[in-house]
Amino acid sequence: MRSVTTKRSVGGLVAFVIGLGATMVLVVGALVVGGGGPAPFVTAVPVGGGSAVAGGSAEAGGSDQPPPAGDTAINFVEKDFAIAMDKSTIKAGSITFNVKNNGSSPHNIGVTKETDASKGGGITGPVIKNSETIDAGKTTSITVDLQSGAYNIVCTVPGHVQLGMITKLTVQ
Ligand SMILES: [Cu+2]
Repeated sequence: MRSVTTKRSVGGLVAFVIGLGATMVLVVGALVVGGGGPAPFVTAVPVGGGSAVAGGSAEAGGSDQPPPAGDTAINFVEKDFAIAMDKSTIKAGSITFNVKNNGSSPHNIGVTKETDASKGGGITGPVIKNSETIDAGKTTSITVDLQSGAYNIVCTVPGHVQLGMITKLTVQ
């Protein structure tokens, strides 16, 4: 009895896997055939395909530049003494900060609640997450889970916020 049950469930699993495989083949086949085809089906493709391509080219592209930022990433460029970013609003969730130090001094990137840092007062509250400090020309990245709210992106090297290394980030 038990062996029959096992066989059946294994058979079911095999059938499921075969079915899944067949479905994937059909989907892939449809994608290939539909390459230049009607919009409704193709529209869904760039979401996954696009980010995969972006990730691949970033890896292949070397370490000089941060990878292209998608919907869950922000690219920052730091200099003496300012922080530039390619977007100042992003959706809540796991967010990757890609950072390039284009200054001549070592810098890092950190995130605080909006109320925990100001240009005049520096950092006055907890730093939610902080990257390593990187030398001129280097890149680094951190990933942090942020809920919706108002934040400051700062360089936590002492004195750098007061010199201008602070910028606002809105998480929706
Ligand atoms: Cu700095």
